[in-house]
Amino acid sequence: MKISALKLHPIAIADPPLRSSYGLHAPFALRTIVEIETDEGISGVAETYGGDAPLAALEAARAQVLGRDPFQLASLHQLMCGKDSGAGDSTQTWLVPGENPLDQNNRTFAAIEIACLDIIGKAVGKPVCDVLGGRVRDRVPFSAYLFYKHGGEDEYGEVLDAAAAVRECRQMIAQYGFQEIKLKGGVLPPDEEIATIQALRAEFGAKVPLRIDPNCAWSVATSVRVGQSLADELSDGGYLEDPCPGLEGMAEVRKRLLALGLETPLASNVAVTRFSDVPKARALDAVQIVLSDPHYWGGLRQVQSLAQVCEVLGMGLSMHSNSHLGVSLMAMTHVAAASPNLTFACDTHYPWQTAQDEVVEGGRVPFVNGAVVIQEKPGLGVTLDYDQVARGRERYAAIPLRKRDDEAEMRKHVDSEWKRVLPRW
Ligand code: GKR
Ligand code: MG
Repeated sequence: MKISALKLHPIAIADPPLRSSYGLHAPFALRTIVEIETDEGISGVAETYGGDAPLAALEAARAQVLGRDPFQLASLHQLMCGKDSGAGDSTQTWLVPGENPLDQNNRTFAAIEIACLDIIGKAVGKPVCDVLGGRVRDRVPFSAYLFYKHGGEDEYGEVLDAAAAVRECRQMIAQYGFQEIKLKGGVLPPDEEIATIQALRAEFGAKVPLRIDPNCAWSVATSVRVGQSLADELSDGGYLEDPCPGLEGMAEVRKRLLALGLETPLASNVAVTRFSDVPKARALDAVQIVLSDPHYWGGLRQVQSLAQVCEVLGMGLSMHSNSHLGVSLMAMTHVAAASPNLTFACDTHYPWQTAQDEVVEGGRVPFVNGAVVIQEKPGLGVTLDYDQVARGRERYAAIPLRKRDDEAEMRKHVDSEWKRVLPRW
């Protein structure tokens, strides 16, 4: 079997005015839908980051991909990514996820790999999770991913305090059935975010694990203070994610929390984004839970390798997400199903996207009690709805946005002086 065509569909999808330490989400998120065709008539699909840079990187890979056997993924990885030399510092916390130049090749390869795995699944008549070595679970739990936000066209309204966050969470859980909760922090002064987590605990009880992720908005001292204030709330399946910038900072937070007798685990998708970041994170005891993400770790097989590394090093494993549609959701679901030690509910932005923008035939991927259930369909189990892809492409062509810039959005709509300052508190 040979790859005969690579089709790239840049699309724009509606995104609500969500806040984070990066700033404010623009009204549109950018994605790229990748299609690979083969000379045997089987095609595969993937979804990845959008905008000019990811598109140009995929375009540049075209010559490496065409004519290759989609089953030969190890050699394609070698060709496109080479060896992770460990050069550079991943803790460039000013970067929006998906833009770290150090994992650029892995992001490009991932999109190709996922489409090839979809092809392989279809060729052998098996779901991707079974191609990956077989599933250890048929249903993959995701977490309710709460954001502070401004009022927009979505059903959640303005969420800028604890009471509104509880309402947002109630709404999301009623619709999707999530059983773990993540709060995107780094937006309000830390005491207000502490109050939000406490209110969530009071509302949903101790059986629902809680995590908070301020994307490096806090100093070491503030991180320790928040960790101390939320010692109960973030225990038992919860965690403190990227509280402050850099591995050294996180190591210091860990040390001080342990000295206070608090074992609250620290998680990261900012300071650890490549395999070469893991040894240092482990040696410093800076990170106890690594957030995987097939989109930038280099695809589904690399996430499985990461799972193994974490298992051996005694580190936990969770999964990160950015704004995405159903193709990405299914790629995340299949690898999570085939990763035994991925024991935390995965992050997903999916509730923030709308049915109007879904590019998957049949519409939105359903959640059952907070989980996506693996269907007995070959490959990723999704087929593109070409009318919807065309709609996304038209929208992309109609807007000037070509790169996520939450800081610019923040200045445009909320505060003309706003700058991303790390740590802010
Ligand atoms: O969408 O604003 C956002 C998030 O902050 C996202 O960009 C992060 O990558 O979800 C992410 C995270 O866990 O850090
Ligand atoms: Mg995070």
